[in-house]
Amino acid sequence: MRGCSERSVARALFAKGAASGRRPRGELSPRGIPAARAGDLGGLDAQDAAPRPLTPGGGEVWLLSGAARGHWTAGNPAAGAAGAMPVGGLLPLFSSPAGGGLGGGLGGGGGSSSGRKGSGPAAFRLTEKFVLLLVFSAFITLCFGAIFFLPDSSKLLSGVLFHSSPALQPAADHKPGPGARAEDAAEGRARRGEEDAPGDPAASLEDNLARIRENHERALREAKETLQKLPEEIQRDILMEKEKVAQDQLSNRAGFRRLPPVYLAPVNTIGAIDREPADAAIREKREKIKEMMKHAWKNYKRYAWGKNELKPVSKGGHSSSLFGNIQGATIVDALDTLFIMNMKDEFEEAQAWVEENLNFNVNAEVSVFEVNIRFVGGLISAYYLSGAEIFRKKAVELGVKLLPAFQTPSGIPWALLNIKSGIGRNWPWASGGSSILAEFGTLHLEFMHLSYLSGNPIFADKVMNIRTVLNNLEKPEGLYPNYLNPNSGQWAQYHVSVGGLGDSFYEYLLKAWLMSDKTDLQAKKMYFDAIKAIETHLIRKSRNGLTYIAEWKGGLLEHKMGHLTCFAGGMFALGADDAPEGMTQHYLQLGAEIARTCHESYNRTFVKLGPEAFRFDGGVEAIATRQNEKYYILRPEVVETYMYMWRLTHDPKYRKWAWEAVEALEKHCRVKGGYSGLRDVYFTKESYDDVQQSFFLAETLKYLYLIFSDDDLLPLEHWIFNTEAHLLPVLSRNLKKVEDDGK
Ligand code: DMJ
Repeated sequence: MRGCSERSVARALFAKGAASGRRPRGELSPRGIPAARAGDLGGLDAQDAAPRPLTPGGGEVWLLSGAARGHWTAGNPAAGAAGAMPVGGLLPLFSSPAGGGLGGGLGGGGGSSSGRKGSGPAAFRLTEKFVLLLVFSAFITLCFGAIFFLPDSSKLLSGVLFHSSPALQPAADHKPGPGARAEDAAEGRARRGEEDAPGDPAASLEDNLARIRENHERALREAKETLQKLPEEIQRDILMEKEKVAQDQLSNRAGFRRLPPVYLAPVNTIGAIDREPADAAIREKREKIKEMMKHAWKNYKRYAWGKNELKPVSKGGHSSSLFGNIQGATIVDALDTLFIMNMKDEFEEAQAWVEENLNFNVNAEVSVFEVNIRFVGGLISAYYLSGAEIFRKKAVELGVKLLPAFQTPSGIPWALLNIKSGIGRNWPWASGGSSILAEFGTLHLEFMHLSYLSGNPIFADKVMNIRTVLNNLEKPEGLYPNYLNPNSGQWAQYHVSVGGLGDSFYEYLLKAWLMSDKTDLQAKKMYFDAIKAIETHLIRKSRNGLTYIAEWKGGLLEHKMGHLTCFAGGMFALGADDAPEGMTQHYLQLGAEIARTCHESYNRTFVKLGPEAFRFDGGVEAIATRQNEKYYILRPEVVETYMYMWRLTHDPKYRKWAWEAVEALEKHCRVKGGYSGLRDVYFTKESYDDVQQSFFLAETLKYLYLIFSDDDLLPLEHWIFNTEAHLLPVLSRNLKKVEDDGK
């Protein structure tokens, strides 16, 4: 492009002179141009590159070349000492045999640092000098011209002289896009030879010259337009151009063939339309849960609209650093719950906010995991349910922003990413800067959908690589440690947990198998191998018969189970059907036992909501013993397990337990301004943490609502819940099945 060439030539003219290494970096050159770095010298040593005036008066024109040191004619002594090259250095042909080249004359210096003879100012008279100066000006103009013409000239040569193979020519049916200019169309015609007799070299030459002229004029026009713009406008244009390139990459469907074709059900047809349960008592309970959602939403809207979360007691916005300065976590997290609860007006206002305000062009360091499960997951889910294109577009846009997180030697992504600069890092506390299993292992479902939604396999490639790294690694006792070094691709500390740091990795192995329409055999094998090792090494029974999942630290067990770990009851039950021969009943039973233990952890508190972690040692069972483990932050994992157990067994106790949780939430967590977490579930007087977590709307209320709905609302054979309870349809291989189910 001409504009660029112009700039680079100008840069060369000044930069080479400015980077002598003797001038402090950043100091201005005589023309006010900042000194360039030595790396800008285009092959010249820094010491060769000091600027020299060409005019006798130490004038304004600066010119350097890549000519070798020691070939330069002498200018004035100072300049000679500085090693600068006058213009004659460009034209060795014009130099006098004695070395008294033009440069010497033009430089006007009498000294001879090179020791050459006859190079004094007397060699030319003023008029001669003037004439020569003119000649050089013409020469320089020619050089400029050559730079601008070069690319097209080469095309001209290949077209006219070399008769290159038609296969290498631009496609004959190339059509200018909607934004194409008239000259581009002319270029297309010229390429196709529409207006000229085929094989007429004169006409072809004329065409090519016309094209060169057009290109030249266009480049001039563009350069002129650019020069008239404000720096901010130029920056905005660059950003837009970058985004366009990203979009173009995404719409390049060439690689898409590598993903197996799937049939995605038409929007809204598979169990996403709500029906009233037949039983009046159940209907009433379900209505109550919907009312809870309304209370949570209404207060978020009133006091924290557009912020990430609500402070229900102090009635303001709450922003967690997990989202950087991306805003609106509650809105995006709530979308699909609003949809399935048939809260149309609220869904529409949430959609309008997404359209107008959801902005990922922010300078923000975010948690890749949290942004993925809440924002990407929430948007994808809203897209499949509603069919509104904005959700698909935003999900893909955010997915693209997360891609730089994978730029590590192993491809295991960073935990934290600045989505503007693309710079990633890990949590400093995570075992010497390791990546965390539950974080990088909980991208798979959303990224597979992103590939289908964008038509670009890059997202799938990234998460399949994580899978490969994990599959190939040696596992201690068959277990997956929580920490992995993204540089070495090796495990760090041997700490294994099915709760925090490990949990949703196992969940995503199972759900990858289910979401692939049971074709992802690798995921299935890894899941069943992993839970077998977990059962052998981590699962224990308390003295009074409560089954719990402990944590494993280098071979030693810590007899503690987190609230987060309670999701595993539902996971074991959900996978039971596909368990190895004879194990289905066993895993259903294991799910039921974990559900019971977690229910006990709720039942043994004052508020009937469970603590963050509970222990099975020192004579206690399912009770938190440490003050910093006694809080409850509206987490969903226990009711999540009730939901799966209800769906898979229809044992009424799960509805009973779920209703106990509803009553406890109403009694202890509901405040005028929404719902708050509690600092101590054993304490008789509520102490609020003053946060209404976005997952309360995304997960806790959604799972409760489903427990009191019929099974055909979001049937488990068709919908996979991501770890934030967002809905992802099974990637079905069977068109017929999709059509039948859609009826
Ligand atoms: C949610 O964001 C997700 O369920 C995640 O997998 C774990 N933590 C919270 C809820 O407790």
